[in-house]
Amino acid sequence: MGKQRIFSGIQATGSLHLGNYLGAIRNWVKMQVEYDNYFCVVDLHTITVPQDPQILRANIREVAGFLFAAGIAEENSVVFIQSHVKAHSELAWLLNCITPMGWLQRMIQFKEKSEKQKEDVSVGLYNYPVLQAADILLYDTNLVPVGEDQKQHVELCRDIAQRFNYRYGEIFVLPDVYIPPIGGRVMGLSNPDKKMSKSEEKKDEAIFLLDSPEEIRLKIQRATTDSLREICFDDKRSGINNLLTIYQLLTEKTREQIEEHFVGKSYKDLKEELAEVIIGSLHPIQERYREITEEKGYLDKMLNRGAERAGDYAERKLQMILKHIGLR
Ligand code: ATP
Ligand code: LTN
Repeated sequence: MGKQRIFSGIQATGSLHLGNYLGAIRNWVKMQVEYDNYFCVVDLHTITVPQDPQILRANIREVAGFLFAAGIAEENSVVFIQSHVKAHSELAWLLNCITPMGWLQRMIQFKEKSEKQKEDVSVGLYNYPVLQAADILLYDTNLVPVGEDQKQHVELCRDIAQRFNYRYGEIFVLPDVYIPPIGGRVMGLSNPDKKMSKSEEKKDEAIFLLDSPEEIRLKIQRATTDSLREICFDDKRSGINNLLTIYQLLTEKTREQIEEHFVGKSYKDLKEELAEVIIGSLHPIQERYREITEEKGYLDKMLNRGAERAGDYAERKLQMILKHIGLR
């Protein structure tokens, strides 16, 4: 039996943050040996909201560079840019033609994002989950590791695949979603009732993967907590719970060990210790990122190879789909 296949995507909307790392990228790194993997910088998804061309170009490279810096390796994984493989857009159109409008109207992320933009909202943003389904289905994906916010989109992808298979024959593999048991939803620092997000205006909300030690210390020091004293995991105390969860994810200690460690200590102690843990965890990734971006031509070489490998697979799959529909 061959390995099961993983596909996941990440947008180039801005600098990556600790939520992206703990909810997604770190798991991709851990899981990659066991699976056959495709990791994609989804630049076509990124332009569903307005982007400055120069900044976008830089962000795409930054995100791709981070995937390699975090430990995604060519031996196990194909890393590529979505718009470099034309089959994604083409399959998205084919899937558009069998996806009921009503299914898209239920998507929570669209409702949230379109509320911010009002009537300026693009057809692309509405259509976003169909392109995501195309990404996943082109590679006969078995498993999609993502943060919790993406669960509904992967379920929609399954529904689209099922509908297509019913109409045209068994063409698509039905993918499962994988959400990490802890870290699937890292919360914001100043507003711990909302997920940590890179599109959020307030910069203090997120720890970015390139933040300096000073920035990390300051952001953690300012993070919202509460007026209680006891340091323990408690869903109802979202601020302190979030800080402890980040600590747990990075130290890989149990909740009991952590609570015991902080008995008799203050929030200030927790924050100081947490900041150092984050700084220590990000340091090797930041170093590797600098090496990658300083080596001229390295990233382009890796991404060209990725696009070629992904393109070969996707193009074959697309030809087969076109035949089943009656377009070839
Ligand atoms: P953002 O909301 O931060 O602008 P996004 O969720 O729209 O970003 P991506 O950057 O493409 O989009 O997300 C990449 C991966 O990171 C996805 O799997 C997503 O589920 C995950 N992710 C994003 N934010 C968090 C978070 N706060 N906690 C855990 N996982 C997250
Ligand atoms: N919608 C996702 C990004 C994304 C994705 C995918 C994730 C695009 N295509 C395919 C998994 C599989 C997001 O906003 N994080």
